[in-house]
Amino acid sequence: MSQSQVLEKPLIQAMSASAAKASVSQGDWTVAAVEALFALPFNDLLFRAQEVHRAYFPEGDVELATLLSIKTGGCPEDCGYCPQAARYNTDVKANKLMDLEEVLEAAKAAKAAGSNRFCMGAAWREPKDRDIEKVSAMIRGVKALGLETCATLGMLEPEQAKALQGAGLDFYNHNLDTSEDFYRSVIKTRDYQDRLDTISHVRAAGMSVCCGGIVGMGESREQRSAFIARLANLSPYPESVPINHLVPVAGTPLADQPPMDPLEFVRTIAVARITMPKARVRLSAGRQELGRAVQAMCFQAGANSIFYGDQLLTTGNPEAEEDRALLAELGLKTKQHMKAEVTV
Ligand code: SAM
Ligand code: DTB
Ligand code: SF4
Repeated sequence: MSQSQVLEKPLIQAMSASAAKASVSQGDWTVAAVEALFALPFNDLLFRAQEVHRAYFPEGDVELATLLSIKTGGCPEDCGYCPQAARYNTDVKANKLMDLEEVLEAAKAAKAAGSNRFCMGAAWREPKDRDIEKVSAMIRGVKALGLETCATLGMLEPEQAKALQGAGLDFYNHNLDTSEDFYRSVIKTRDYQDRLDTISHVRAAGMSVCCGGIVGMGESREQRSAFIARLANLSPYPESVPINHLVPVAGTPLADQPPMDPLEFVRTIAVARITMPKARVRLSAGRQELGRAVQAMCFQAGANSIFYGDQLLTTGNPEAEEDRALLAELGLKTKQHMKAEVTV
């Protein structure tokens, strides 16, 4: 499928759903083509995104992923958005790696609340080999509970990726975060290429990739387009695409960043859906600030995953009960409910 086809006619008319599924596993998206999607009239963009979403996810279910910060704060990196960077004066206190039992208790609670996936996050630049051993025990325990496993531990060496895969890790989260040219104004302690390398080590080890980024950091629409094009052109593109809305945290360099236009956020979700049709596009950080109406538009635009639970890593998230109510009101089933064949 060429990008011009996406722009010129509705996808459903252009091809059957099965042909569509077969044809797009990797992209050749130019920044200009992605920008052209962003520039569509709002309703046309949402219509296209809905067509793609319905063709690829006929069930329309929403995946629920719960986060746990297994090692909080004290990070040596300088990511300008992050409250866990040791160099910024934020309210986050540095803690040691959590105990296995504590992690498993949190995973059990996530499962009981209806989560599908449990994602363990650590504020590391990269894990040490002894960390990999400890996290591997956590992965084995979480997996044994019947949850999908995900971890985000910073940069990985190929052998570390293999060890995590061997322990049963389904997904590894490592974000490109933004476009290559905007990246330097946000992070200086590691390169864009370092991130691409870790993603390829995760792929080579046979795990699924969870990779997205943050919008609302002051990037231009062109830079947002370049970021989405970069994700969509990964070969193959990520199975999970978390789109975080910047949570400005006091003490970080981005603390005073003005909020992004919510309709531009909805557009970003729609463009991610169109360019990465088979991916789970996740509404990630910043949902508390979006409110119900904007989130409802994001689901229309093709979002089909959320971080679920009262806490992200160090910042807040909508209460689980509030999310269940929102999904029920919108008539959206969750992945776990689909399995159990019951409605919310
Ligand atoms: N330390 C690891 C790393 O950076 O790869 C894993 C944890 S890190 C907190 C995971 C992701 O959280 C970042 O790549 C970024 O996209 C997101 N994130 C961190 N702080 C955020 C904020 N204030 N607002 C939105 N997203 C944020
Ligand atoms: C991702 O893209 N977003 C999550 C997860 N991957 C690890 C983290 C969001 C963190 C928001 C800031 C905080 O709570 O510390
Ligand atoms: Fe450290 Fe990750 Fe935060 Fe960057 S985003 S400062 S690597 S915890």
